[in-house]
Amino acid sequence: MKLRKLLALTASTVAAFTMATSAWAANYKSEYKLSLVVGTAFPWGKGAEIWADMVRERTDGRINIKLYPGVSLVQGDQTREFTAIRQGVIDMAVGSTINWSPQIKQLNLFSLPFLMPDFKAVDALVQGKVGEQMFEFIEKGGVVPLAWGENGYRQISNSKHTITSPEDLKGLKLRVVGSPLFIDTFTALGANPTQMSWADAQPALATGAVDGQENPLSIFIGSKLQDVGQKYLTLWNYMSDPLIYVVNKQVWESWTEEDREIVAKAAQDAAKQQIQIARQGVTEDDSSLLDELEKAGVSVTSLTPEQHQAFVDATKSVTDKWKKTIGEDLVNQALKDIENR
Ligand code: X2X
Repeated sequence: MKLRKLLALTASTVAAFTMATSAWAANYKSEYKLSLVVGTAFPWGKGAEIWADMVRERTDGRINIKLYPGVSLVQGDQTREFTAIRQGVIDMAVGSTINWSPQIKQLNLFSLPFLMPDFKAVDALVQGKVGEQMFEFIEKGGVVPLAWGENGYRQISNSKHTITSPEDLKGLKLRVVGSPLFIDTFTALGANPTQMSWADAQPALATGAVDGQENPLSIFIGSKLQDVGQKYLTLWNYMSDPLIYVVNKQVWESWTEEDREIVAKAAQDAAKQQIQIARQGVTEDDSSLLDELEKAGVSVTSLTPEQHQAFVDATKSVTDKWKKTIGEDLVNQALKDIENR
């Protein structure tokens, strides 16, 4: 009697286990497509690779992530990435707030010129109340956000001359990305901004169709912009774009609770490492990227406090205009958190 009971129990356990196994096998894809703009030669791509490797290892290969750099799943059109994640064309992504701001208007907050003066300010926003609210907006937008990474402080470069004042931007043809906010910022500065994808930007710089661009130093160096005539670089820290680690909602819901936890924890661990990598070589203590640029023949300019202030003053109207679109409460919360950082 006892033995029969035991056998029955064993049989049902085996049946339950088989069902659970086939449940994940049936719902799980053999490969999950992760979108990103630049590959593993950049801190951004490294952060995605770390995430993918951690997930593969920690799920014993149940979740297998493949990287698609160059936003190739949306033919390089990075401002369509968010919609493609929501629609399931993309399963996962490590994406920039700039590229998703056309769909999630609140993300324009991070692009407000001269809002975040230092890394502490960036951290106060993404790791605080503002970051939490942003995740709610993204979730409402139909995508599951898991962690904050970082592309970095965006510096301005061009092929014509040194920039130390808004006057130096007059008439410069500059490639900008993403939201109309960028057009407003660079128009306010007297430049001639034109919006295009990163894929189109590089040939445009090479042919001289545009004179300049703005990007973090890691992107500048990784893409060898000095070789496409970008000889003059000004460090002005006018904004820093965070990255966000996300998963498509249906994909997320198809995973077991255990696997969701693994993916979320891995995103947080990978993002933490990614931010560290992104901040290497661009600080006063470790200026190795700047040294590398100077060695490559790039003229690197830092601004005096007065010169810096002239840029701040010239772009103040942009913040005033965009406050409403972003949400006054959100902007005020950000200002408060930066002040108390
Ligand atoms: O397109 C850019 O400038 C880049 C690579 O920085 C982003 O995707 C936001």
